[in-house]
Amino acid sequence: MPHSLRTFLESVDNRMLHIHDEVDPLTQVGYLCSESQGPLMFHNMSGFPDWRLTDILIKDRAGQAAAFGLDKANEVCPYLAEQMATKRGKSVMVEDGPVKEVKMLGDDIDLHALPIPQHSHGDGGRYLGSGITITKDPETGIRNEAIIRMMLTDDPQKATFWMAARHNYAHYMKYVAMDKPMPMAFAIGLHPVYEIMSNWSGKHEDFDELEYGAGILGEDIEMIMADTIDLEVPAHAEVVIEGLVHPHDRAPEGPFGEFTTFGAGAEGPAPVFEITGITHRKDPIFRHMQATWFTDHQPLITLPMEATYYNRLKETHGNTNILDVFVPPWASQFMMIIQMEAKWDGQVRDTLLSALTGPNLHVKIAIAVDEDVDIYNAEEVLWAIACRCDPATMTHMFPGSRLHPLDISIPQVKDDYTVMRIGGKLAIDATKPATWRGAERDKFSRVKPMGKDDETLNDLLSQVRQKR
Ligand SMILES: [Mn+2]
Repeated sequence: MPHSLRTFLESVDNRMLHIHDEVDPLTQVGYLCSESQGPLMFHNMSGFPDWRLTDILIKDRAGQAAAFGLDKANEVCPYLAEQMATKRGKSVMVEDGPVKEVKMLGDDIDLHALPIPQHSHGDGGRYLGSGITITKDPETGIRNEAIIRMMLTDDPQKATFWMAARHNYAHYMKYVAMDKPMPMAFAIGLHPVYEIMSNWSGKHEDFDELEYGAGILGEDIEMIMADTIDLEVPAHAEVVIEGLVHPHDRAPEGPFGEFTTFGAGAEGPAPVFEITGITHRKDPIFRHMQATWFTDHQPLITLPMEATYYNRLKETHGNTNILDVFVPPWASQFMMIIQMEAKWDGQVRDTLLSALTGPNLHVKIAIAVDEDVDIYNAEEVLWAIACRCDPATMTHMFPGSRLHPLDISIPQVKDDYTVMRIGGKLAIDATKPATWRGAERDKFSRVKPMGKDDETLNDLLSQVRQKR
């Protein structure tokens, strides 16, 4: 059976919280999702009796490990890095698929009929934050996928959206130059590996992000022609929204509470999406991605980042011992923590430089720590910064760098279609002296409390560790 949102939900049903109380997706679902520590399914939504809604599927390392079928949190990044380095999938066209079970076409098209929530107070409207956006390069025919935000408007057949200046933006610029509308689709509700890989930012000349995800899942992804535009869409999605982006239409978009936990950042006149068709499954499940602090929103983007950088940083000086890479969801994607073991002086600094100049614009602060620091624990990382770092010689600031457009702490350079920001990047070396400096390195070993290796204490340890 092809991997789908439904096969994934079955696999995590033992952790799922099923909510049968009536909730309003327009006014209540946002906070419930943002507070949830694990997978949620809403079965009873006022105004949307035919729909269910799910979110918070891969918020933390434990959930991500489950998604990839792994046992330990620290296996996630190295595993995905290995998969991404070695696997390439492909897509196959099919004639029929569950996403075509129900169709809204012509005058029946009503985007408002989908249970698309308002995420936060102050948002410009209801926002689709979970749609995998599909476009195609008009010259090469290679598709691109990304997850971008789309704002509902008063017109149920028109929406506005914002895209960073990346691959789909490059497609749009080609259509603008040809003065033609760009076909675009949003696919909602796929297996999370497809969602994760849709956020990958690397170069791809002869495959697309969905095909990359298919390789990691060990399958071919089944695609089907859209009903109203010349574009292929995933046959096993829960919902597909089809439409056209006209070259010169502009309408207000934003504000939208983003992964930064700010509403400001990219709002302004934005391109308009004219919806030409909506298809979905019977008994549809709406996959929401609540876009506030420490939800699925951050790891969906940081997982392929972490794996990409894990592979990239290993290449520093030909071969560097990188143990793990973590972009903490609680730091909103702009901070990268690298766990490594340096052999030589200068290796940590060059690894940090590599982290600050990688394919993603997000990384503003890069921190390197040693093998004995738990990089998923902010208290441990801050201890290492406080006690293993001389700020005079072990921190480095690089001004004049390109940064993420949603980082409002950085000055903005605006063009007609999108936002750019230029500011500083910071490297923090919080590691011990390199391994070849044995005696100096040993001085920075952490002391062990008496009894640390005594296994007869295990039962008492679990008691004293309990929060009281
Ligand atoms: Mn791409």
